[in-house]
Amino acid sequence: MYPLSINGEQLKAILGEKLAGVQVVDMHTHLFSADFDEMLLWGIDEVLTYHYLIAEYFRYSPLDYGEFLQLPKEKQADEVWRTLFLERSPVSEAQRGVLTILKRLGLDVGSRSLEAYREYFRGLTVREQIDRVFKLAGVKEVVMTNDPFDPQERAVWQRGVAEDPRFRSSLRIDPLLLDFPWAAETLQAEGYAVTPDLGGASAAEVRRFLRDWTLKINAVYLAASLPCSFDPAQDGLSTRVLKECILPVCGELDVPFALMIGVKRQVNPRLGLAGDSVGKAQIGAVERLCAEYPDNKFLVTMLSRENQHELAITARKYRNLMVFGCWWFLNNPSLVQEITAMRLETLGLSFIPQHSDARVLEHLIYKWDHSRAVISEVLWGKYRDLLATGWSVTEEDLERDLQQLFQGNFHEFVGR
Ligand code: HDL
Ligand code: ZN
Repeated sequence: MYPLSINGEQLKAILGEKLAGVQVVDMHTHLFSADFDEMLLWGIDEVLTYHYLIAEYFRYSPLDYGEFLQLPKEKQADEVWRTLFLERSPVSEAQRGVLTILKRLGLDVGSRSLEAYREYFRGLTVREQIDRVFKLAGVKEVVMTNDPFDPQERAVWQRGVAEDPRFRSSLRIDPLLLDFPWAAETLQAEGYAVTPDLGGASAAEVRRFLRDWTLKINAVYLAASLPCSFDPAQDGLSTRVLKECILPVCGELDVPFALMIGVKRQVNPRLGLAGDSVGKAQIGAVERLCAEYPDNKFLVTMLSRENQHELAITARKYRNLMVFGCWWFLNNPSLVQEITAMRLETLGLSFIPQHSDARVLEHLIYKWDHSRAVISEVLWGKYRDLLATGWSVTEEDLERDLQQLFQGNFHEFVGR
């Protein structure tokens, strides 16, 4: 154990090394373990047809949306590669991400040969690639987004899922809050006596559904992605489901409810998954839930840059609120830098700095490479400020703090 020099140069190198090496818990992804077969997306054609890149592709392409989306995946990837990489420099974060993946997999990025990249993937099994990607990305475990309203997903759980400690589950329940009448039909079909108006014993039956699934999949939290208009102060079915069903079960099972707030779904439906946008949400909704349900735990991330400061300040008021990630449209270096600095300044080390939201297995490589680099830079500044006061910082201090940020805060908050 030795105190690091005041000039901070030692600190920068050691911090960079430790941050590059810390194993992370990625607490929100759309990945699946190998048992989910084709639900786990992987390989270069899936990387190139990520909806972030589709949105950017249509900035340049005059092609009809439907015509493009009906093309075979490989043809879509050809189009994206030509338009976003060969015909112009790939400077966007999602474009750069593709190149980071290729580079870290040891491929010749300079060749610009999509065929050569495809050849590399042809020789792999999914289980080999899972092992390789988790190692390259330094990811200890990911949390899946498990949707009990998806028949394909239900079928996998009915068949049985082999335990893979690298893949933990979360129960994603958007339809219960956003379209209860539709959700009620699914629950009825699954044997829960639920009416579309949440009448009679419906609330108890919804609670039974939530309890059954949380225990069946061993969910570490329940989650929903919510519109910028989300406000539990408003009366209505959504608020009743939240207060009579979701929060009681979360409290009973001691699992957090993860609120991901600020989406404007399908502002351009013809873009499919790429058709969602962002809106400033009401921080009052978060305040009221944390205040009215002090025994419930809330994981919260918000999509609008304009919500970030007030979200951090709200977390200062409620210890049952854990802020996480630079989500979706915020997961760009300039915003990760700004948000992480602000969070360190207002929350110290009591937040979860990042999740990947990976949809394709190889995303873990670029999303964590890029985030580690930015977070390392921001942390260096903060530790350098400490050194400047005469406070000494040891290697053990750095290891302890990084473990807290990238694993401990999540594990302690979910209690597992
Ligand atoms: O609702 C969510 O979980 C979002 O992350 C959406 O899946 C979004 O399409 C996405 O992939 N963002 O990164
Ligand atoms: Zn997501």
